[in-house]
Amino acid sequence: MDKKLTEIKEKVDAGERLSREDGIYLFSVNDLLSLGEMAQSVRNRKTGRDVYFNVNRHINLTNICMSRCKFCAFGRDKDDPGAYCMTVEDAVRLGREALPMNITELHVVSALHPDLPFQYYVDVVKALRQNFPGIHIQGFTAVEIQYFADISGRSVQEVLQELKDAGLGSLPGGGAEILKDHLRNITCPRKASSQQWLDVHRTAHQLGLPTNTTMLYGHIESVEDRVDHMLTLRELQDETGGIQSFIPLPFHPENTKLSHIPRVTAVEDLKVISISRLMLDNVDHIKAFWIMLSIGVAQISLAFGANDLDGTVVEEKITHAAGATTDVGIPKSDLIQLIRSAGYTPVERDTVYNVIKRY
Ligand code: V47
Repeated sequence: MDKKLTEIKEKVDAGERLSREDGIYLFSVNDLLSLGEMAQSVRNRKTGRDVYFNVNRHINLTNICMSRCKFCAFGRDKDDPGAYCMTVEDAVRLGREALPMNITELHVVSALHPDLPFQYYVDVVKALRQNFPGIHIQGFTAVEIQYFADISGRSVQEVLQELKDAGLGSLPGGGAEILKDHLRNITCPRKASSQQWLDVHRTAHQLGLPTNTTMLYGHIESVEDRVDHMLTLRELQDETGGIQSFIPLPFHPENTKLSHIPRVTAVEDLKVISISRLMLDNVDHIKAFWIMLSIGVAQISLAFGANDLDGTVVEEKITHAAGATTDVGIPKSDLIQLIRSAGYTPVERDTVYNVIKRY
């Protein structure tokens, strides 16, 4: 280890918070195993040898989107081939089909549909709640919530309260990308700004709705942007404590307007996982989303600071539109086997990290 890395390791061992400069330095480190070892020491302190997983089903209500972000291959215009929009009954049917798998979560994420009223989303949540009273509904990224406020003339607080009253239990972490407006102005100028994204999460926390957070990396951002993104989330977490998890999402370029940018390598994925564990000292769970990371990298990430493997999923559309070659879902038994064969204890959790069963 060089002198700077040794200094950072001493800080990590002492439980001291890492600085922006430390984070940027860590991205220049080629000694991946030392990074992993440091991240692992933090993760072991926080959650020991347990690795969480959840049994969930993703539902993407529509892909018709007015935002059309440059990194996204999922969105469509209304008349495009492949454009779709579910009815409330369609969503309920998908939930019902997943019941035999004993799902505990429905993960409902959509697009910014130009015509659907806010009431449609409230109706979806109400119908899911009525039909599946025991299943947690995690739904709508902060970007969608901001959009619902824009189209309905309500405040973000009113939108969140109405969805909560309808049965919403928590917010997923999508739409964060990189929380810097000079980048958003290039990659996704038509959706919530960094400040708006953060304000939605802050408001959700104030209303008792926990949230996940993400970072889309490997597109036009710099290493400094990644570290600043993590620090922004760390600051919000210091303030509210409402962030449950952080999920680094590697950019998949195929069929996007940024298709000239190659997918980052596995080493970069593991660096991002390790560094997020080290920088986000106040976030308990670093989640490996195997759909985007690949099964292999997701499993190895459990030795680089990740302590959560999401999830059974059943049907993934966003990454697969962008060329992902992973399956669209995975049986629970495979998740258990992946965690166990990596040397960890599989722990099935619900959406808000209550333990359902240790395997
Ligand atoms: O918001 C879009 C990203 C997100 C691409 O909260 C892309 O538990 C890679 O947020 N390549 C949706 N990523 C997925 C997401 C998520 C996934 C799993 C768990 C949770 C959680 C959240 O995917 C979008 C966007 O940031 N995305 N296009 C792409 N081409």
